[in-house]
Amino acid sequence: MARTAGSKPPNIIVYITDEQRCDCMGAYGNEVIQTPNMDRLAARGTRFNNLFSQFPLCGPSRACFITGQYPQAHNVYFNGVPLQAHSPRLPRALQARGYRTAQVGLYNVEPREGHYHGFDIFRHQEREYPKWAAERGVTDIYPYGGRKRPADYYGKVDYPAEYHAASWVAETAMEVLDQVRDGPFFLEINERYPHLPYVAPPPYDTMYDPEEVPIAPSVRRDREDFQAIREMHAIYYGMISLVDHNFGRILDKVEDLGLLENTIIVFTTDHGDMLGHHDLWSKWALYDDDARLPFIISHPGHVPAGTVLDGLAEQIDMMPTLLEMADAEIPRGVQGTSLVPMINGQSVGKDAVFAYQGYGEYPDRIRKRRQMVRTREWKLIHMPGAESLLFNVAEDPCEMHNRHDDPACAEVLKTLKDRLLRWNLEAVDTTIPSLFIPGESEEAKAWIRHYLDPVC
Ligand SMILES: [Ca+2]
Repeated sequence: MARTAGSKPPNIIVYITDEQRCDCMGAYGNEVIQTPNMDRLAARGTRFNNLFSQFPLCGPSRACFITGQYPQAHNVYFNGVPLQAHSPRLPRALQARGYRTAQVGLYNVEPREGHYHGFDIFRHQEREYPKWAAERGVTDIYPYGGRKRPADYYGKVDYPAEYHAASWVAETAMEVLDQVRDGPFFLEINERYPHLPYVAPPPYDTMYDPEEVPIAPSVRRDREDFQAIREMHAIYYGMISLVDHNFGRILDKVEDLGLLENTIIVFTTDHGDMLGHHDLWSKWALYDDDARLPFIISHPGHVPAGTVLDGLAEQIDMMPTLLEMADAEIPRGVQGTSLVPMINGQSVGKDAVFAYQGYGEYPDRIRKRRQMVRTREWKLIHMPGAESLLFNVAEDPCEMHNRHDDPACAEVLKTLKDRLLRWNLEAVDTTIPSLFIPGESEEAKAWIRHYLDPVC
């Protein structure tokens, strides 16, 4: 890609919440939830309606984001699995373009060390927040611990919202913005909420009336705990409004510093939350409830404002998108494709998107290994050794009617299975073996140069 000599690339802020359903934002059509700041960003930028995670689980999902690779290439199949040393990394690629890079919040990609991924500044919530909270008299930051079921996990926390971790994240991010304001900078903010358990400080715990919160038909009304699910939804909404408030503080800070015009701002999440839909909790499932992500990108004068795109896109596309917008080199091995043509109206998006889930041989329904292929009309969730799911998502957006065994769908099923197989063949890492670690030794470097450029 041609670079403009001497030009100063735009700053980049990526704000990633944890476990936020796509339908839980005003900008995404929810008329009850109050998310004025997320909506403010959507009004300034372009919002994607059909962007999907490639692995709806914290660590693997964030590995997809940072590497621009499918799980078969980055090999992070569960939380705590270290990212391979040779995998591409967004912050490292931006460092090479002259960016100062920073991370604030709960970081999920192992190893949890900034320098390894290419972060110059690394503010880890797990290390800093407990001390920050204790200084304010809050010592029991996780008062819900020890309970067994998600259905038991809801209620309020007893400390004020300004001492909540979301507040620490916002204040720390603002502090970092003061440090890096001269730019160009990349600031990744990893916000831990609205991850379950569903608990919120006042006033967010009672901000929503459980009777007024919309519940999709894919939550069975005859469940014994249906009322509890309503109450959990209400608190979950409150958690998102708490996050929204703190996200707004960061947006205000960007404006106060006069950085708005030259800063790309992204709002997204790592995956959704089942919240009782399809009788499931948490994530893992590959329904749209957990696999579909909110994704909003703004950059005044460069990204159309108030625009909504319905085309299909993948989480692994975020990394090359940002690199293209930064006029930076896209590292070898990146499998995502830039969303800039979609943003500019020159592409309608992908014709299919993919996702992976599961590890080991868990007997329970939710963590069974599965893979997803989704086109504009159909979605197949293929589960080896279990009941697979086929939905006509165009006609059945809540994914209520499994057509897997419908003879009328045999041809569609075959086509989608073929696509999944092809994806599995193509999604593996084709760059270098993890045995060799770039930077380890001159010998390894020489071998890698030879391996990567055999004809040069
Ligand atoms: Ca997560």
